[in-house]
Amino acid sequence: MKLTGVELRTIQLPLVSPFRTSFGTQTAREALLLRVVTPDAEGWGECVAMSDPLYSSEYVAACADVLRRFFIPAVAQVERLDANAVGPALAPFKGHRMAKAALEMAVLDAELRTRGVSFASALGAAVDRVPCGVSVGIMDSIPELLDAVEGYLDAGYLRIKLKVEPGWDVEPVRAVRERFGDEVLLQVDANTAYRRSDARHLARLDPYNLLLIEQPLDEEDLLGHAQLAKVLTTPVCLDESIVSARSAADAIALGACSIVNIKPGRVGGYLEARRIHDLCVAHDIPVWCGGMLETGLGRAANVALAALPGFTLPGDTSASDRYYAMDITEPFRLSDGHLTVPTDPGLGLTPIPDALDAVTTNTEWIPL
Ligand code: OSB
Ligand code: MG
Repeated sequence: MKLTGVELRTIQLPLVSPFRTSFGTQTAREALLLRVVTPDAEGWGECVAMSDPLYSSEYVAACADVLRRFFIPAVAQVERLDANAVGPALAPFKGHRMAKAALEMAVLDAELRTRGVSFASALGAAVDRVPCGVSVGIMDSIPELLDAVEGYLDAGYLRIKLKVEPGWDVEPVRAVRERFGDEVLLQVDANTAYRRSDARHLARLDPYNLLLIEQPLDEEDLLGHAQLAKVLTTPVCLDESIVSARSAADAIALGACSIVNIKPGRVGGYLEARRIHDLCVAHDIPVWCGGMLETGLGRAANVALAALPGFTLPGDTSASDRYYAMDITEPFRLSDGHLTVPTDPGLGLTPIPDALDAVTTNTEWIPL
């Protein structure tokens, strides 16, 4: 393939309700989209970085800058460009994995549309639909939380994940168990809000039979997670700490986690995400697909990834209406707690032009 140009587009999508985590409250999703153009096809990429560097060091404006300044020119120089060539072409540049992932996703989409192959079959999907969980934000009160969880269970979600932080952990978990019973698949996500000295406090979650506790400690604290995992009966799952197949291998060897949340953006792309999947399968480590409030584009690719055989736990692959009243693509709808894996070439869907234009705040065309 040869790129004739790349469009960088920033959009702003309102959320159906505020989403509060231990690192902040979001009321809208700003996102950076890429459209790569080749003589034969177009490909779409979605960058999962947020407006502010609170989940990780990356943020939307920095991703746009590093893409236009370094990554797009480097990829434009590649002789015979395909998705496998993107990682090596960008390897000299440190970090910025979400920006790299977005560009690789767009090139992969263009390549697969040209070849007439879906993301799912290219990645190695084994099923045609995936079971879905939902991430439930921190609320102002327990009754409010119970109403939200009830709504999601009524909608058919097969697993509930509660966002937690110091002051909002044992009580909400206890309340959800008491109200909805022991059969509900339940897990928590701390987004690094705790410290090593909180081990005894976190052990108070042990009686509630959680599937896992996600990223309780700092992203760089693998040793702390390994020590915590020895104290807790709740399995430790890592999100922020896993930025590559290498860091996944290290975390597993150290005993820092027994479950991995795979987010393609966080690890530099869908190809590295698949390598982590393969590594975890080889080590008998269950994986599940995380989410970053994706539009239909990223959601389509995540659903394809979640259809790989090692994804044995429901992911944060919620329906579009969990976050957006109006998505930029045809919405993903929950059916029997599952989302259907797209089968058309590439991502299997494209933005609806009017819906996309309605939420676009900036567009930049980079001719190559
Ligand atoms: O830690 O998994 C996380 C959202 C934004 C940033 C980090 C995380 C999340 C979620 C929601 O938990 C995932 C989703 O439903 O898209
Ligand atoms: Mg998480």
